[in-house]
Amino acid sequence: MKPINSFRLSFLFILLSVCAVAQTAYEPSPENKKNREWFQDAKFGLFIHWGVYSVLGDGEWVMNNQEIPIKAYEKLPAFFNPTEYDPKAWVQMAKAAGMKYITITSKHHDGFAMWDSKVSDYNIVKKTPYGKDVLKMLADECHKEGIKLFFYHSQLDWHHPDYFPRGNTGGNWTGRPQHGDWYKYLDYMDAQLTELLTNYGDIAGIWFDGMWDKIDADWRLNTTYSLIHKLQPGALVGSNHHVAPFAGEDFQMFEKDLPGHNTSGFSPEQKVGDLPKETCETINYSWGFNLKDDGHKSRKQLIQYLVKAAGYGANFLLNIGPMPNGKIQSEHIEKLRQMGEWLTANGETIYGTRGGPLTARDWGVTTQKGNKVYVHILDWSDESLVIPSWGKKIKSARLYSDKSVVKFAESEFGITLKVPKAKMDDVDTIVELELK
Ligand code: FHN
Repeated sequence: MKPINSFRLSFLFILLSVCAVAQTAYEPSPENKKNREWFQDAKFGLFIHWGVYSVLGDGEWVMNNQEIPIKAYEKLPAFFNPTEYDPKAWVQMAKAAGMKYITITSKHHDGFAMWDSKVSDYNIVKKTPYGKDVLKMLADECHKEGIKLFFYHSQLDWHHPDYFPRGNTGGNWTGRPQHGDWYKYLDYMDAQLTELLTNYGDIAGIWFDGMWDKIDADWRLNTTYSLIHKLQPGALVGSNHHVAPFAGEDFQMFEKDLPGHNTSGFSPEQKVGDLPKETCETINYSWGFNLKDDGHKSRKQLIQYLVKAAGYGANFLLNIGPMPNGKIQSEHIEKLRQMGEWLTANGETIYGTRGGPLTARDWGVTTQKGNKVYVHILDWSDESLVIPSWGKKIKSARLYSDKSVVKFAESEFGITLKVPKAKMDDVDTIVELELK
C-alpha cells in the first residue's frame, strides 16, 4: 500500500471538515418550523402505495420478488387504466377518517413515475392508457379540501441504468448493463424532484425511501435536501433509511414500529432523535395492493396504534394500497370510517397533543396538552391502576367519555386511579387529569 503524504492528509482533513460543516449548517426556515408544529399537531395521515404494480395484485415489490426483467415489466403500464380513480372520494375518505394529510408514492422502487414527468417517458401519462397525471388530480383536490400532501419518493430505482453500482436489490435479473453513472442518476432524481416541487402547488414534504439499498453510497444528500428547501422552504424532508436522521431532515420516521422499538428488524441502530416523529403501518400486511392479503387489522388494533404513536409523540401514517381500477378495498374504507368515528369522539385527546409525562407502559400511554394529561388505558382489567407521579399535583380526574369523576389518590407509591369496571372501554379508557 502507498503511504499517504501529509499534503493529501491535510486535504482530506479539510474536505471532511467542509463536509461536516455543510452537513450541520442546516437551519430550518420559519415556514419549515411552523410546518413542523403543524405536523406534530396533525397526528394522523393516510399513506398510499399505488403504481403499475397494483395490476399484478402482489404488492409493490413484485418486480424484485418475481425477478421480472425490465423488458417484461415495461409491458405492465399498458394494463394500468384506473378509470374508477376518484381523488375527491379519496380525500373525503381521508378527511372522514380524521386524517390531516396524505403521503402518496410518486415513484416507488420500480422507477415508474406516477406523474407527467418531462425528465423521463417512463411515466403514467406517456405509458398508460389512462394517460392522466393522478398526482396532479390528487394535489388539486387536497389543496381544495385543506389536506396536506407529501410525496413518497424512492431513491432506490430498479429501472434506471445509472443506478449503479447496484445496491442489495434489483440485481442482474433487471437486464441493465454492468456500468452506469451514479451522479447522472442523482441529477435525474433531483430533476424529477424539481418537477414535483414546482408543478403541484404547496407540498408538505418529501418522504424518501430506499437509501437503505446502498446506505454507504454518496447520496449527495446535502444537494438534494438543499434543493428541496430552496424550492419549497416549508417542505418537510424525511427519509426511511432506518438510521439516525441526517442534517437537512425535518422529521424522523419509523417503519412498522413505534419509536425506539425494533420488532420489524428494520431499525436495530435507529436512535430516537428530537425531530418530529412519524410511524407508518399497513392496514393489512401489504403496502401495495395484494389480492391474497386478508390480514386486515381490527378497529381496536388500528385505534390503539394511533393512540400509542401519540403517546410516543409520533404521528401515525396508515397505509392503504388502492386497486388497479383506482378503487379502495371496501374493508379498508370501513376501517377508516371507524377510526374517524372514534376520533370524532376522542380526537381532543390526540390532535395537538405531545407525548405525555410518562413514557409508554404495558397498560397504555399518556398524551398531554396544556395543563391536561390524558391517560389512555389500553390494556388493564382491574379497577385500580397505579401510575407513577411525575412531580405535578392533580386538580381533578374525570373519565373523558362521560366526564364522570374518577376517584384518585396521590401517595408515595404514585397516583392511584379508580375506574369502575362498567365504565371501562375495551379499546381505550381515557382518564383526563387536570393539573394544578
Ligand atoms: O421497500 C419499501 C416498501 O415497499 C414500502 O414502501 C415501505 C414503506 O415504509 N418502505 C420500504 C421498506 O423499508
